Amino acid sequence: MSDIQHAMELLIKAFSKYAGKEGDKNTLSKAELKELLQNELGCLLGKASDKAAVDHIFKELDKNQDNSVDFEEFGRMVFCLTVMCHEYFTAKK
Ligand SMILES: [Ca+2]
Repeated sequence: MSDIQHAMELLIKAFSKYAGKEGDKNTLSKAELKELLQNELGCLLGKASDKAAVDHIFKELDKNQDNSVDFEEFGRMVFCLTVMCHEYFTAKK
């Protein structure tokens, strides 16, 4: 499997792992998003664990405002973070 295919599989698995914790297993509730951010992206987002930050991120992600984050909305966040990381690493050279 190529690196990109592997990365896609891992993203889908990570999403399912958290989305499946409570309620609808195809979407992330705010609590599930918080856990995902803390466990998986803590090193990138740092203080994302404080409540105001989680509220803000959740609101930003929930584009269709149905009070849950689906895979498409989650994917958008991962993509934005990836672009930011890419800019960071290319600027460092
Ligand atoms: Ca949503």
